[in-house]
Amino acid sequence: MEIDEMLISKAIVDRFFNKLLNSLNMDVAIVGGGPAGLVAGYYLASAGVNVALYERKLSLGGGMWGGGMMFNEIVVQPSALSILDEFGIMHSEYEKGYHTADSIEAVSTLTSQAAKSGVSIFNCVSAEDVLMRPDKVIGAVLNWSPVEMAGLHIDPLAVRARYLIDATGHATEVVKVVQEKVPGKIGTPSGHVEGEKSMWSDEAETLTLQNTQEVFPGLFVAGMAANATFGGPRMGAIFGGMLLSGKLAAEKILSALNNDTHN
Ligand code: 48F
Repeated sequence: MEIDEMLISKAIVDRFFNKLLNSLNMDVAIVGGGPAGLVAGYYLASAGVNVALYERKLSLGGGMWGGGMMFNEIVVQPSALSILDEFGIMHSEYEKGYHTADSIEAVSTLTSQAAKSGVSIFNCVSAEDVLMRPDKVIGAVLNWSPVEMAGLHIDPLAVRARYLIDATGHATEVVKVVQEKVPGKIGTPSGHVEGEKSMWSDEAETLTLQNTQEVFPGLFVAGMAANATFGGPRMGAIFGGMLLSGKLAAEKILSALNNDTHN
């Protein structure tokens, strides 16, 4: 049988558009495919929730690939080892309380397991705004990253979601959009993005979990975006907090979805 190029094109277009159409009205939309977003997506999809993840770059994984300063190993503390085990990521103890994993194996496995669990992943897509009604976030406004990079004047498309997660890392892009459009209304002490503080690994890892919460109706923050929103410090190449924050965001949203159903 001769391979027909037209059928290759048709298969790709058909399959992609199905994926896109199934993600126009979701339970959860995640912006950012770093460790926090991937873990949140995995736990949500594993619980049967309809979830899509949008990542600006071609590759998923955010800041995990390069370990610390391109030394491609990461450190994970004991409290997050159960997540590495659940995903099937290899790790070994370096010293008591300090475990390491190969960042390439870690990030590719996180991505693979998130995709296999049922998260619809869209790479090369950037969230540039949110859908708002009038005081609740009800979705994301998306465009192709190459459109953004080329500065082309092309209108975006919107998707609806019952909850949105800002997992955009240090940039905190979704929360910053909300701050710009409805100033002073974010659930931080100042009503604005507090901004990330200088490195303090121990404090940062604890605060990342405390800061993983709904910051505006319909909008949760996870991972480094949670600390940047609430003014927590950065932590460097220790990743337990990112993994635990992704899982906690998923748990909080599952409970919110459950409450919505029963109210
Ligand atoms: O930065 P990133 O890895 O965030 P994270 O999951 O983890 C933080 C750690 O990597 C590290 C750290 C922990 O030790 O401090 O920095 O919180 O992943 C964020 C992803 O979001 C994408 C971005 O390309 C990256 O892959 N992103 C950012 N803004 C947008 C976006 C946007 N507007 N639309 C789509 N993707």
